[in-house]
Amino acid sequence: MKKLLGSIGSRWMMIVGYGTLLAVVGFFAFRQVSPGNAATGKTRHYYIAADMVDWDYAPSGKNQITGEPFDDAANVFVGSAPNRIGRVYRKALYREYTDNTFTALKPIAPEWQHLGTLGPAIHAEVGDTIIVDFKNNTELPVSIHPHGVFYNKNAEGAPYNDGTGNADKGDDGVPPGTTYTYTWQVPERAGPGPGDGSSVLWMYHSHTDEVGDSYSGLVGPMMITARGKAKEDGSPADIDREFVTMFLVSDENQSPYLPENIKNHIKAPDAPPEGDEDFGESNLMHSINGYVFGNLPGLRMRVGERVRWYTIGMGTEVDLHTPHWHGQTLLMSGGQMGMRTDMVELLPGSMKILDMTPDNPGTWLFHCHVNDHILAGMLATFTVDPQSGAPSASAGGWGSPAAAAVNTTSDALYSFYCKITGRAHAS
Ligand SMILES: [Cu+2]
Repeated sequence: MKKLLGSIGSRWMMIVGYGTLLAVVGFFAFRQVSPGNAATGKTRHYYIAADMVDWDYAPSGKNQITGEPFDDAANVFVGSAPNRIGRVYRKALYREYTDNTFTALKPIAPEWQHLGTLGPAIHAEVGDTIIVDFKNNTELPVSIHPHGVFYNKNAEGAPYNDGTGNADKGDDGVPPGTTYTYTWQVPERAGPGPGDGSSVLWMYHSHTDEVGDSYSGLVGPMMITARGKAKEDGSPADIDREFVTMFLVSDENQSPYLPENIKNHIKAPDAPPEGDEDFGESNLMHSINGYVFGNLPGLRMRVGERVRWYTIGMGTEVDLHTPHWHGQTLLMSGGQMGMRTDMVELLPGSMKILDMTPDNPGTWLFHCHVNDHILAGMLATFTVDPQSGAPSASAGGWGSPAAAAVNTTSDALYSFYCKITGRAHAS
């Protein structure tokens, strides 16, 4: 009897024991994981939609580097012809709204006009939580996949065979016309490392059809500032101006909207033969933030400002880019630990940060240093105004208040352009 009771007792203990173990395992298996040191700061809410936009890669209608109309070389990419799409393509772009009704676009501040096709700048400080209410206004399922920040499986924004169930799949590809809320935490490991400045860059992009979605335009920047070093809006307190530039040969042949673009711009008798190489070439837009041939607006600053440049490379094998700034030098991320330079190497998916304190006023070339990309229009300008007072009279840059005065510098720019491209100076 005693033996039997003992046996029942030990079995009962085993059941209780296994039960407890299962409960503990279950708790760890099914709870949402969160990093230990996050969620102590602010919650930053963004309302971002993927919208269909007819995007003009050269809205000024001319080559702003030469100050001249597009020549034959430029017209390979931007020219209109019966069997060419031209310079306006239907794209899917991330755009910021004022609230979760997604009825009013949030106005883009002048200092962020330069983002072009890039989505809104998401800012946060280490310790914060980022919530993105996302609406898909496009015709295909898309997502937001963030780099760097801490996300659970229900906020990764990428479909693949990861063993997760339906509860963790809603983020993978948000169906057209629906919304999804992504929550990301910002632990120490999402912020600056020992060799970084006060903030780091991560990108976010759609990862439902990773290749097609990035060519359709669904990419944006996210800047994370070190704990205690952020302004109210999450941007770094020790920086006066931030610029984000993405260098990408935007292959519109691989955009899911290619058929639509052909249908909208090319009438049946003029349809290019399938596999037409010249047609394929005409759709390779060698762009910086979706602009070619100097059409990128808004890169404007003053002498002595603390300027941080965040650079992104995307694309494929042809996308080895070497952004080069004229007239100034920069320090690679890391301040005193950084390297002094005036150019940086970018490969697809890479993000690099450089700090500049401009000391040389004027309008300056900012271009990819790869020869083929120079010829294809991967060029922009930035303008440095004097430390105080009125903007420099010679300061140009398409879209700037002083754009009318750009011709005082465009001759010099054109001469230089002819020199670097080996072209005859058509004066
Ligand atoms: Cu390049």
